[in-house]
Amino acid sequence: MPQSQPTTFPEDFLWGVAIAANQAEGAFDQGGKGLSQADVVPHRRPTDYANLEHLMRVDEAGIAEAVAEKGTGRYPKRYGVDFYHRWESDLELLSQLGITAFRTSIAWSRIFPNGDDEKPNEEGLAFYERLFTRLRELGIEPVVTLSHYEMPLNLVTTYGGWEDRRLIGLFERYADTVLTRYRDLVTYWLTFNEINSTLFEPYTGGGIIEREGENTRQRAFQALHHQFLASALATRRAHEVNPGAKVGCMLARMTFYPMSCSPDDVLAAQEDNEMNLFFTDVHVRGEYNGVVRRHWADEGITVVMEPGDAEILREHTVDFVSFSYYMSMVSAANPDQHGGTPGNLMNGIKNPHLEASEWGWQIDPKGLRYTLRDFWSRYRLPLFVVENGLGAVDTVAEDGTVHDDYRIAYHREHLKQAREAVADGVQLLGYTAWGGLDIISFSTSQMSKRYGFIHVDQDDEGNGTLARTPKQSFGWYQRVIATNGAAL
Ligand code: BGP
Repeated sequence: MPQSQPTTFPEDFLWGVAIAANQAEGAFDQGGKGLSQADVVPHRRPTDYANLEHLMRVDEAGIAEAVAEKGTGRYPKRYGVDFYHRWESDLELLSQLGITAFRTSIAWSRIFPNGDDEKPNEEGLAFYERLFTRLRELGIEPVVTLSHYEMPLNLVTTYGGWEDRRLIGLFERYADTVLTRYRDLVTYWLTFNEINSTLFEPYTGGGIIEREGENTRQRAFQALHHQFLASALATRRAHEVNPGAKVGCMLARMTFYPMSCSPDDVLAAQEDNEMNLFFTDVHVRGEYNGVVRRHWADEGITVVMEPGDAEILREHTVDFVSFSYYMSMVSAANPDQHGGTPGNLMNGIKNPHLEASEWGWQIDPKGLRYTLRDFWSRYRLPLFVVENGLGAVDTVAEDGTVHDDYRIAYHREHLKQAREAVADGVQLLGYTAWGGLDIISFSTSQMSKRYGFIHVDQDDEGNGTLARTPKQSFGWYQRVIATNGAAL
């Protein structure tokens, strides 16, 4: 292994934070916004990981129940942290952090409240225009996700989500609208957040309501084919509208290590890695890899493709690869013989060499270096870490501050490994830490799983002043940014 001590990041490295509309904005019924599928998504209970698949089942009754949910210790994401009204002061605070990039998403349901409306909602368009304009004034590069776990609910209830091919056209219209409107404000676009979520959480990623007796994986792969096409067409449009636009795909990267050096475990890990990377393969290479095709054959899955689809995927590939990285995973030929642990999107095998977060997510900074090198040698495309962070229960001390040295340690170790990867020759565009300010957790629908450098006064029942207070990690990240990573 190279021994030299890398000290710096590229000159134009994008230092930032990331949030998503569905977990931060709130105001779910204001500004002409329609109800989105995220506004009614049932929570995931952290104590029930063994039955995750079961918990993510939703039916029409479940949706109604989730809409009615309140005061259950799980605060529905639709109330967010009022970013919709507080974005100006939030951006002021974030600019004091010194960030040069801010990742957020556009809520599709703010632009097309029902998804299939003839005309966009001007109030929604104007909201993001003000937001992106202010970011530019502050010298902060907006990094914008077109769909972050969010789509107009009508597209779920009337069309059945992404399984319906008509969604491609509806998404194209939405994408065209925002790409054109924000042409001069936004350069970096991501199409679908963690596109692999459609396979593991079909409702969240694909708007698919699971039904007894139906093959969910068949439905999810069909939905994914439509999302890949929509992503490719949005990429084409972005480049037409602005030849300087940079479009990336976004994957929840799950780097799998073999449980042992037994060839069976090694092959199991390779299989899992190929099945994780097929999503980026489609975006980067414009084709499905052989491993996923073989899975379809083995499982009796038929993905309906129309003439011309292959060309669309091949001709409109992405400019960079972005991904979330929270943990690494372990594969084994006989997974049942090993202890399990929860993870992001899917559960996994326990790695005896790693510590885990309070939620069981296994912390692995060196895995980030491995992942970056692996991506780079596979694609030779610029990479962007658009989510990384530690979900933790924070306590406000008597001095009014959260002393989150554990969070500092998490980011420091990951950034050190990212810097190593840069020294290894990886082209890394930037790093947007997940959260920035505390928002509602995606998986638990709780405030108490916090990621931010800025504390938000709100509890799991939605009580609190919503006041924003920098944590100890704020000052640390500020110094890191100011020194371009030298003060890690
Ligand atoms: C990713 C999602 C985010 C985010 C993050 C942390 O999977 O893209 O939306 O929430 O994970 O997850 P959680 O909030 O469940 O801890």
